[in-house]
Amino acid sequence: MQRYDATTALIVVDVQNDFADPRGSLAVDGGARIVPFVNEQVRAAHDGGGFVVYSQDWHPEHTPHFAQDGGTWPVHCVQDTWGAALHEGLTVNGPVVRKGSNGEDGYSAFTMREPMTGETTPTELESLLRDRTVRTVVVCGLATDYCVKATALDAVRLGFATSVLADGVRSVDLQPGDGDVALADMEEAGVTVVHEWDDGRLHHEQEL
Ligand code: VGL
Ligand code: ZN
Repeated sequence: MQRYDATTALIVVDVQNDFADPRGSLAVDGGARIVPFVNEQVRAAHDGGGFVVYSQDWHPEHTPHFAQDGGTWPVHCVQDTWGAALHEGLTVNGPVVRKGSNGEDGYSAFTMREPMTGETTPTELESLLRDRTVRTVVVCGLATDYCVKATALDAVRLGFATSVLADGVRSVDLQPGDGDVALADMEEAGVTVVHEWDDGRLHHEQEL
């Protein structure tokens, strides 16, 4: 079975220093350990003629997304800082979609949310995929319980056949177990959560 083909896109979510590096301000446990796996996927996707696209959390210095400004999170992924840069070990070979640039706080790579009004606006991700007639998306990256989940749920909502690679994600786990709950929520919504990775092949119930 060819996993990646011309109608398949790999979406690499927010593999940025603030999440992936232990020195990052919102470091996700084990975040850097997904990088070799993700790089394998990037290569496999390109080998199969597929498309690879990256997302990048890209916040201004002040945004209601941050606790200091009334939101939830420590300051992270501030535009043009080390923390916002994609992890140096990551193979970047495809367009990068930025989200949050104007202070929006949506988590999905597809949509941004105006924190005050709740209004959502699309990023360019969907049109990048439609332009290439992508029908299937494979999601990996950080973090399982926030941006990976929101991205996968949007992908299903938009009609893409959607898989998440369990070996290619890690969770923030504000509460212990949040990552597992997020994976279960995604499955419930129609996402295929792929657990087995063996010799370059994924095994799962459903054809991608
Ligand atoms: C994320 C929390 C805040 C993520 C982004 O990429 O999952 N999490 N901003
Ligand atoms: Zn953020």
